[in-house]
Amino acid sequence: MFIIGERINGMFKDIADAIRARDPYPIQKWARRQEACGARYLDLSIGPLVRDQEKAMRWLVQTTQEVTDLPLCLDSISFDVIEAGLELCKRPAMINAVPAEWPKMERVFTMAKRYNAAVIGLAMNEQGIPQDADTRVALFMELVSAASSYGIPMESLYLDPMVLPCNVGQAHSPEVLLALRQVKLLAEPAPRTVIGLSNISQGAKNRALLNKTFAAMAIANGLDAAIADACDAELLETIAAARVIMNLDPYGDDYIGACRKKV
Ligand code: THG
Repeated sequence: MFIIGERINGMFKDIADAIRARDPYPIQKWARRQEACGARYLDLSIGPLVRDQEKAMRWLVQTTQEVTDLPLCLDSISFDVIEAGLELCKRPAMINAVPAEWPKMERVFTMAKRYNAAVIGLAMNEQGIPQDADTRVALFMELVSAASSYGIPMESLYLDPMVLPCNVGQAHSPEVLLALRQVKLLAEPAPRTVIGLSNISQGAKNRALLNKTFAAMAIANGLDAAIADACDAELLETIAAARVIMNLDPYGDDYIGACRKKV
């Protein structure tokens, strides 16, 4: 399981301010910091508050790539904004994200082929986010079938069951875990899975406890990647522990490495 660093997101005030002022310092600080903590991708999101989103995304991609070689996960509801960023990515990127809807899937899978990008497919459509696992999985099947028809390999398709805050959508979280588990039965080879981990704790107390507990539960259900706080030390320890318990770290090297970091 790997982490896509969540921190370069206009949802955070320091990042929104930096994007508006075109101040590279906070962006590059968080790019370096998340890489040092072990992030494998960096999520880049402008957030809704900045105008001229395409121009802002171009600046954000260039500013980030000045200090890191990590691949980028371009996060926007606008495919034009994502494409503006993709044109500048030095390494194959991840497109975040596409719902199970036409013609959006056509646009995104065509773009993914052209730029050799991976794609996050969301368990949502015109009707919104389903509550139960089975409807989520039905949407995943549509994404798998559409991606295959555009020649996207399953290792480049990341299915996201859409995590909601557990204090608002209590009934969703167990369904998210059930949906994750079923992804591995959808195709051979199986598509991958991803979640926005910190969504689970938005607006709740002791967010770190909810985040790390949900991470362990999701790993037990086949999670491959999480957009998450890459620098939360206890989260990283919990992930290492969950991976060794799930036999995903058979010699325990990563677990022992995580224990050493602690002392
Ligand atoms: N799936 C996919 N992409 C996603 C999400 C997802 N991208 C965005 C989000 N969800 C994942 N990233 C974050 C980043 C930050 C927070 C949550 C998820 C967060 N932010 C603070 C808050 O809202 O309380 C910001 C406030 C602050 O601290 O300044 O929690 O699910 N594919």
